[in-house]
Amino acid sequence: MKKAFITGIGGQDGSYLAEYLVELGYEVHGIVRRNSTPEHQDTRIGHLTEKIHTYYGDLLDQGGMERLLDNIQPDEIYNIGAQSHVRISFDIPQFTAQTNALGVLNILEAYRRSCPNAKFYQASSSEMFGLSVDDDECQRETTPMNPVSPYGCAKVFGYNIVRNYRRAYKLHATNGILFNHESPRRGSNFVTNKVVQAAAKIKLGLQEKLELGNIDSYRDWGHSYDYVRAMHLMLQHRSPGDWVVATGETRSVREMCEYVFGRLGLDYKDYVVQNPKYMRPEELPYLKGDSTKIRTELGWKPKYSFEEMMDEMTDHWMTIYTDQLILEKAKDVV
Ligand code: F7E
Repeated sequence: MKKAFITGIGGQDGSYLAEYLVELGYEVHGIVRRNSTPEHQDTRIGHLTEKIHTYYGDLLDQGGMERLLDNIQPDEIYNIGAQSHVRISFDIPQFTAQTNALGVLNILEAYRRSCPNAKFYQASSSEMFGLSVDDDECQRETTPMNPVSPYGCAKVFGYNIVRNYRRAYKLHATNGILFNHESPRRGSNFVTNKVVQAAAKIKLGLQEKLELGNIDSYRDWGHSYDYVRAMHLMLQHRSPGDWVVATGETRSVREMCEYVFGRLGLDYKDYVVQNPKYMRPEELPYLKGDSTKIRTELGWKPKYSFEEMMDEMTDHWMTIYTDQLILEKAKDVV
């Protein structure tokens, strides 16, 4: 039985990855950060409690990482833990750099010293490309990195230190350069889930307006489940490398709103208002990934279309809010 160790196991990607690896027969271990409200720690992995092993841990605690890796001796390490919100990285730039840059170095060191024969996955990000776009309007493995946020800058360090450790210490250390990926488990302050939740509430009469930031930026949105399959595939390859994971389709936030509200029979223009609070000091305007390398070398391709993913998210929240409404009404009757 193979053993996997996942940082960020309680997040969107960590939870899908844990589920996927359990299905494949892995023994799955992962760390969650201590939270003053413990009930919030396993909202995405509560259903896996009996099937996985979780520990308190933090990427900033290198000694702790080393002890865990020493004891567990995993075959595969997935470093998915991070401060993952780009706008919030402008509010807490130093914490973001510590976690997303030095945190990578901490776990790499623990890996090198405790279990150097394991394979290592680093969650690198399309945010690293920033303002760079190739002549054909895509970003790919060879596109220069020109990040425009503390988050992107920190991720560039993580990416480079993984490549450095790969060469210097002959480690199977790999970067997945993932474009945006979403699901019903996405945090509610990322734009897709924010839009879907608001549209569902508006449809049910529970909310009147939706406040957004810049709705003219473009993103290449895929499904988290498809992207965790890509992470696992990368670590099955005989040699480590860097792979872009993307759908190759891009849409503006405006177009995404149009689709989600439209599916519920609403016109987004009647409800969406802009609030400068949600604007970024510097914005990444355009992302469209070329994932030819992983498609040809590893045979990966996404199963979800954009529409299927947004429909799944919309149906998920419509069901939850409808059930809540029914419960509220039942209370009135009683
Ligand atoms: O923003 C715009 C916002 O926060 C998408 C992370 O997973 O993907 C994600 O980063 C776009 C941006 O994701 C609101 O300005 C407008 O242009 O959903 P997001 P992100 O910043 O692209 C990359 C690949 C990662 O690695 C990150 O970890 O939507 N936008 N109005 C808004 N965004 C938010 N969050 N909230 C708004 O109200």
